[in-house]
Amino acid sequence: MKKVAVVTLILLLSAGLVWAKDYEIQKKAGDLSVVVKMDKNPAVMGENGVVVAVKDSAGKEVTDAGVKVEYTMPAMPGMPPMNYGAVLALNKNAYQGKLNFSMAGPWSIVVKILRGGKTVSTKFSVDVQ
Ligand SMILES: [Cu+2]
Repeated sequence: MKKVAVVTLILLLSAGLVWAKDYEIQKKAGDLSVVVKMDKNPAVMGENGVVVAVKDSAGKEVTDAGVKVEYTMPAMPGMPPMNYGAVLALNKNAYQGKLNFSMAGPWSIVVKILRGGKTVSTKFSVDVQ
């Protein structure tokens, strides 16, 4: 193989490994950028570790915010709506906590960031296996 081909292959392989390791999603909340990582991919019933990294518009890590994750599943036949919340704790410049999904299926997740008396939020959904 030519060297270029080998390098390309290695890049593809390592990108694949990173993808498979953690669930990761990048979002905007107001003028903050938010990266959410979950330690299970796909997310599973029971405990899933979550880490939220927040940066301001200048790209500086935000460590003076309050971060909460709300996760909900709308009502289904035979099941009332389910709403949970987790307050994350700052650890090494990111906010960490655990989400505990009580059933498989689609969950809506809202990340709320309180800073300087103002709350911004962003939402996404995960399919719990
Ligand atoms: Cu349900």
